[in-house]
Amino acid sequence: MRHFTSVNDIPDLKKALEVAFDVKKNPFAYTHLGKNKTMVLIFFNSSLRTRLSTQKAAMNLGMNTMVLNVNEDGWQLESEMGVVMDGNKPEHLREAIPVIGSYCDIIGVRSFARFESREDDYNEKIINQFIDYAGVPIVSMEAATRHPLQSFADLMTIEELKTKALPKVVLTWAPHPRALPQAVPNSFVEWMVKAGMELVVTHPEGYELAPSFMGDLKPEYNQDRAFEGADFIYAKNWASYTSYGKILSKDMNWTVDARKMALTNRAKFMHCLPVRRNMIVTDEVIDSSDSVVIQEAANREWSAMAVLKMILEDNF
Ligand code: AN0
Ligand code: CP
Repeated sequence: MRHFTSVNDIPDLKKALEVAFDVKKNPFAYTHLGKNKTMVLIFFNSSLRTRLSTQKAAMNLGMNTMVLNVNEDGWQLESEMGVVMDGNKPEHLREAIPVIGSYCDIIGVRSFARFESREDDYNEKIINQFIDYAGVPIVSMEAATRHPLQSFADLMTIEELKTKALPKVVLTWAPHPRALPQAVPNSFVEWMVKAGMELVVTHPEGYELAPSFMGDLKPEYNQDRAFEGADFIYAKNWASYTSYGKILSKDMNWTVDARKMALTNRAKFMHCLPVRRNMIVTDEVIDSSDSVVIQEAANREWSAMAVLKMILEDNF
């Protein structure tokens, strides 16, 4: 594997899971792999988990790490080609990317959907420029349409907790005051389908995910029906794809609460975090013993470490 931007970059998902569970058991067995290698983590958006878990994963592998928060520390970077740069962005990605690449061996990039153009977001305009111009492997730390390190940790968590070979996994939309990207739900669908899980996606009308991610899956518009017999409830808000970037509903009837959890097969509650309590999920549910959000976040260290290990082994 050279770059990691989606589940499709992983040649063998079962083997990748084995790598993740191995590094979780033996975090310091591979410090030689990253010796004298440097990873730059570049953030165009805020982060708590991704920043810390990916940096920790790189350090576990013996790598040096440098973090650049573009919006606070760096020059504002222009991403459009052919523009007259007379605005507030003094540097172009076209120079910045190869310069960053010249200082390191792997680059992690976080760059959310901008909601200015669905076409630009779904063509992954920013992370693809990194792939084209950096000259080193690129790891997505959440791009416009996917958050694969998150989905990998989600899959690990489900594998650790499932009590049957093919559990029923439900991805449910839930209300949120601001417009959020589709990256987490898109990626979650992609990974669950690839892992062969029984997946049900439920959301209000107008929140259909992109056909390129849903494939043959049809949404269940009745949230109660979707929850029936579920083994895992994965909650997430996202803005509309069809009315791109719009908030069509803040209906609090979609908040995950104890009544809905009672319809499930004593399901585990999952969320990628950060989560808005009593919008997405009630205190009662997230504070219950069925909530696995901390285990899920902790697995981010091991999903990142597995990905970095595979890249180091294949490229250096
Ligand atoms: C981001 C999102 O929904 O994509 C990051 C989640 C990992 N969430 C927020 O911006 C609140
Ligand atoms: N889940 C996740 O990616 O969290 P951060 O945005 O804090 O990195």
